Amino acid sequence: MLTRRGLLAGAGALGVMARAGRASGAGAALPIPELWDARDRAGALGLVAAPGRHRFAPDLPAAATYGYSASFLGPVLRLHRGDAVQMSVENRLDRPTTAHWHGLLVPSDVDGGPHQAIQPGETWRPLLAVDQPEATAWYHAHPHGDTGRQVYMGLAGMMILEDGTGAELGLPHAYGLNDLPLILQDRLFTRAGELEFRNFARERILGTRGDTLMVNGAISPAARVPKALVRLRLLNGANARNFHLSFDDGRIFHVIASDGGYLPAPVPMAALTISPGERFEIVVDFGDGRDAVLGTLADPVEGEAGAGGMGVLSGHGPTGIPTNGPGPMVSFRVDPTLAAPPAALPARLVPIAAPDPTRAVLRRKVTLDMWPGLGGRTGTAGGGAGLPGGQSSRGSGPAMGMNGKRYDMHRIDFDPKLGSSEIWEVFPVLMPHPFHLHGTLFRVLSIDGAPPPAHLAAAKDTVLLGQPAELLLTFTQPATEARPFMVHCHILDHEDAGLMGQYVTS
Ligand SMILES: [Cu+2]
Repeated sequence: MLTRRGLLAGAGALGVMARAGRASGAGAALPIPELWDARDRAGALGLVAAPGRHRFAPDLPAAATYGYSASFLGPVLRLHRGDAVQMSVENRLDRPTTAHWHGLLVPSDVDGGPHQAIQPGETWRPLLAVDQPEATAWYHAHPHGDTGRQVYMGLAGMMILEDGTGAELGLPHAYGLNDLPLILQDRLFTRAGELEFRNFARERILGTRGDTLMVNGAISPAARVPKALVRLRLLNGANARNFHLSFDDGRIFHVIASDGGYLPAPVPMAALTISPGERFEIVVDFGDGRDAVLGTLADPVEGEAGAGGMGVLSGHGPTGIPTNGPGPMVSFRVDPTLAAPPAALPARLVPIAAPDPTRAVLRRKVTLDMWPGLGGRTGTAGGGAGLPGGQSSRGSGPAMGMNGKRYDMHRIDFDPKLGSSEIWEVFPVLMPHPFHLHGTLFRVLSIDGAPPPAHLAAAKDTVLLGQPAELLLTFTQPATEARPFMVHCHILDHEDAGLMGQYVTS
């Protein structure tokens, strides 16, 4: 649990930043991304990926960024089950990008992976048929070898998939009032106030991590909330770091959903870890009228090598503030004059059948490999000097792969049968990796031989694995050799360094 001392240390870090001529940021209003509901827009949503300039705090100069129809990040897209939504993504960047719908169950030809590059000046127009349970998903750039930098610069946004379940259950549902999107990230800044994308060998091993915590593109913001139940849609949009979340007063909150939708019942927790790519929805009770701060503990990198190995790689940012350090993320100020529609936290949410491992027709072993000392060429399109975000992928770096092989766009690694289920035994090497698959939702059967904790016991598409795990996957979406689905570590710098594979369904 986050201690008050931890939060104070974080607040002190913000003070140091202010003295260094950087941001204090504390107290800026939490930005709420625009909500684009497909039904309010005749079933068509048009995003523009473009460079911009964005202020991460009122006292910081505007920094060069990327965004989707925004200076940083993008609108929250609300899609409804049963609808076909005509998406379009225009690329106004000076290099190829893609837009991947992370968490959507759609065929691979509209998935937006690395095989679907949108060239500068071009517009991609996928039709998304939405047919899956209500959930919080997201979208982000996924171009071959440049994903880490493009997401770091801002190419990400949240998606809300709806089928009416939450409204029926009486859960908080007024967007921006008692239903808040929280996109959690960390960044480094240069002395001039620009985003600094450090991606040297050390970052390629640990992932690109920052000394500055932000939510919805704002440093240490404050949200006004009603004196009532409030639902928070948490998305870890960081390149690499895990957030270990809790409130400064230790209050209990309830996890109601993860990546693929609702849990069978709310799970009371005081501390929650969320890894890159994961989502959790929580309900927090502000009915007591007390303000609270949601913060994170430090995220030291631990692994098989222990403190003497990977541990020595944990470093400090250029300001001397620890990268991966603890700190406040977002404050909640209760405003009794804010009227929210009545909401409840039901004792039961959505029944889920226990996963049935006997359905699996195949067992596969998948290792998530890191060879830190090997070096070699890393991502092929990893940017470089002169690009927004600064230096990246210079020279050699660590090599990574899956089952002993680095990512190859022209090699198919897995070929499950469409409609079948398989058990994948996943073995993380050297450090915890958030394991993610496109085109499927899975159930966690075991982690280190034990059943998963209650909040991980529903449909997921991303799970942090520090120990071997068994996942039950069901492949419902068609994927072709021309446009295979990706399987990868969601530490974006690992993905760019080769920790990714491809599958087709046959
Ligand atoms: Cu990884």
